[in-house]
Formats: sequence, structure tokens, C-alpha cells
Amino acid sequence: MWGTIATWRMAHDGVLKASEALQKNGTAGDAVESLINVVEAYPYYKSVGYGGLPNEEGVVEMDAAFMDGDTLAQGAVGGIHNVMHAVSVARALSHETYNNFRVGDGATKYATLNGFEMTNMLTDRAKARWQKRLKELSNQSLNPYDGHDTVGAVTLATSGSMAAATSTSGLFMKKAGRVGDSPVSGSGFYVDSPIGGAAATGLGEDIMKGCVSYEIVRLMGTGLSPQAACDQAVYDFEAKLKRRYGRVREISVVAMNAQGQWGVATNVEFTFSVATETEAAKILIAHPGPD
Ligand code: SD4
Repeated sequence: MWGTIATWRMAHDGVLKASEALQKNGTAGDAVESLINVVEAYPYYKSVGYGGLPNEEGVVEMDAAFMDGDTLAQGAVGGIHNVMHAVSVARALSHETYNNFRVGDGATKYATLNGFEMTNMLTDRAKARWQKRLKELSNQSLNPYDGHDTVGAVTLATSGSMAAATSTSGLFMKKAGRVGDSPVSGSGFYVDSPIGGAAATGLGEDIMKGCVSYEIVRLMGTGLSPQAACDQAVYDFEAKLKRRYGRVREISVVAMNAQGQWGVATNVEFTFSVATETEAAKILIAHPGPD
């Protein structure tokens, strides 16, 4: 069995590409990296890679991660800049013995030294939106939370190996150096080949309070289906956060298990893309679950 699932409609072309590779017995790691690379390179997605919206200083800072579900090896970057494919840098870091999670200038330096494609990630379109927002902000208070989405994906190869990865430019108008859940193990992503994998999107500051992706994989490991694990992880956590913290923002998750079954849960309207050996690639909409 092979399969892949990824957050948001923007992942669909990447899901198609990954599906082709997985059908031909491609590896889970190559498939998930190529899926995310497609999204990173597309200039009109405002929240990932090239064309991603900048922080409040006008700099595009990206977070990304890669995890190999066989070895549990992980690599991640936080606040990296001027790099076309942050997830590929994260994957390269996953092969290192030490220094697997690098941030800011250190992450960018690693990418430069290791021959990754460097480019100014701020497109004219993204710059114009930033300038417009700066003008609006001189009259009103800053809400950095409009305009953010992460591409997060899980892949299952015919060999039974699994991988997970994420990439995002984070919150529009975030503070310089702010890092969200996407590169943080167990929060934005997690995968364990004999069990399954999960990825999250939404407000990182909230997702990190619950290590939501790890929790989904843990629940699948107790025998829950991906759907039951997603429901329990998201809705129990959402209720807890409301009780204990007073409010909760966007949280959406996707998961796939080692059998290619999948699940999603969300507290906002949420699109995702999925394909498996038995289901043609499609974009679906998930609606908020129990309050
Ligand atoms: C972050 N989780 O940086 C990311 C952004 C996101 O839907 O996924 N928004 O907090």
C-alpha cells in the first residue's frame, strides 16, 4: 500500500507528484520532499516558500522540518531566509549526527555552505501586501494572525516506510525570529513507520501547547484509527485549552497510518489533499468538529 495526505488545497499538485513517485515504489522521504518543494516554489501561495508573506520587518522567514519514520531522524530549520526549499535544508540536517535543528543566520549559513538554491524570497506581490499592511497599521493595531497556512504532509511508501515534512513562512507580520510549531517535533509533525504519521497547521502558539502531532501518532499506536486519533487529539485538546487557557485559535491536522488509512480534524473550515493506492488524488473539505 502507498499513500499521502497533506494540509490545504495548495498541496494538491504536490500530492499528485508524490503519488506518481510512490506508485513507482519511490521512497517516502523523496516523495514528501518533492510534494513540499512544489508548494514552496509556487509564487502565489502566500504562506509557504517563494511568495510567502514577510515578518513585520519585511523579511520572509521560513520554518520547515523533515522526519524519517524508520530511523526517527529529524532535521528542522527556524527563521531561515533567502532559501528556495527550506524543507530540503531540513532533510539534509536530518542526516547530520548533531546540530539537526538550526535557526536564523545559522540555518541560512548551513544552506549556503551546502549548495542549496539561494534566492530573495520576497516577491513584488508579497512586498506590496506588506507595504499596504504597514499603512493600515499606522491607523489600527497589529493583528499578525491573518494570512498563514503551513503545508504539512505524510507519505507511506510501498516498502512500508513513512516520512513527514512541513514548510511555512509562518504568520504574516510576525516578530523577527518568531518560530511556530511547524519545525517543532511532535507539534507540527511526527511519524513512526510501524504506526503512522501526522502534521498540523493553524496557530503554532496553540498547537505547541498540546504536542498535537505526537499525540495523534501515540493514539494510533494504541489501536485507534487515524480518524479517531485526530478527533480525540484535536477536540479533547481544544476543550482543555478553552478550560485552562481561556481561548483557542485555529488547529487542523491530517494523519495517515501504516495501512494507508487516513483521518483529519479541524476547528475551522479546512481543505486537504489525499491519495492512496485505492483512492484517486482528491481535494476535500473538512468542517469543524465538536465544540
Ligand atoms: C505557524 N502553524 O507558524 C504555522 C502557521 C500555520 O495555518 O500553519 N497556519 O504557527
